[in-house]
Amino acid sequence: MTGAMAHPGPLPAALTELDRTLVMGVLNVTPDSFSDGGSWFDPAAAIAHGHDLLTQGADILDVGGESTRPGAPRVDQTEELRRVIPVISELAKAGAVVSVDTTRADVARAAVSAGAQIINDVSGGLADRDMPAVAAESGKVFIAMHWRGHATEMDFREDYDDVLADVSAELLARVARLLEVGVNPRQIVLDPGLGFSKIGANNWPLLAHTRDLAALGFPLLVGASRKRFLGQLMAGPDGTAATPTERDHATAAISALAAGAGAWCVRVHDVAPSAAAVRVAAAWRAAY
Ligand code: PMM
Repeated sequence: MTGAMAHPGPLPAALTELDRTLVMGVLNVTPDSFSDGGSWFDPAAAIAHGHDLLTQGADILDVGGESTRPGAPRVDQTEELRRVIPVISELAKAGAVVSVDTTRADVARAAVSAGAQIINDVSGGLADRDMPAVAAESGKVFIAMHWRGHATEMDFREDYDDVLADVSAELLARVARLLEVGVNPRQIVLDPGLGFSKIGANNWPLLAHTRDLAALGFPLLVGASRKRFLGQLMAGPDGTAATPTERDHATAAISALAAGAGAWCVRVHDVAPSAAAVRVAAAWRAAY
């Protein structure tokens, strides 16, 4: 295959040489994440699950210690560090490419020292005013997601004139701030933040316009996995939303479509089906 996939700069060659969409496996070291809370709260269980995700085909492991489930209370920073650092350190030592899912600058800094190669900030640098500088100093890949407030507030900030235009403009404002403090544009990945301050119907135009979001000029991450809007899509005949794991097939379908539309990476809980989906999309494109 030819090198058509635009990867961010500071990543190991083993990933940047791949001409396909990458798969990021979710590793939530939390007692309360909406889809897998509690399953990997013990560090040994989290590390074992990380290895399992790698075996299933994850290219990146995204380690988070604070739930972003709508309504979730904030976790104390000391507790967040206690949850994520041993897991990041162990998995990075074993050779995994690890990202840290945090909105805190100090947690990002500690995670990078422990071996994380990517900072995944769902607030895009808004929640902690020191985060953009940490991104710049670290030189690591920085994922800036579209965000309008913490989990306790996000469902009250769902007004858009035009969801695609508004999300694009707000993401570019995040980029402007990052560049201002010295982040290299090659470090930046954008993410539309599916489900964050977005009611069900607002997620679909963002997915349908994956190609336009990727055309903003930065690699694009798509995180649809097990989100509420898929629970609605896959609701039973009585209208009951599908459970988080019942949303995995729809998630894999989105991985295939997002990869076909030029997403750089998909962030998923159930890795194997999306690992297949991104390979199908790459083979499909290569044969064109
Ligand atoms: N979604 C969640 C957490 N972190 N990070 C990025 N970049 N994009 C996302 O869409 C995203 C994220 C929420 O899902 P989870 O609680 O199951 O991890």
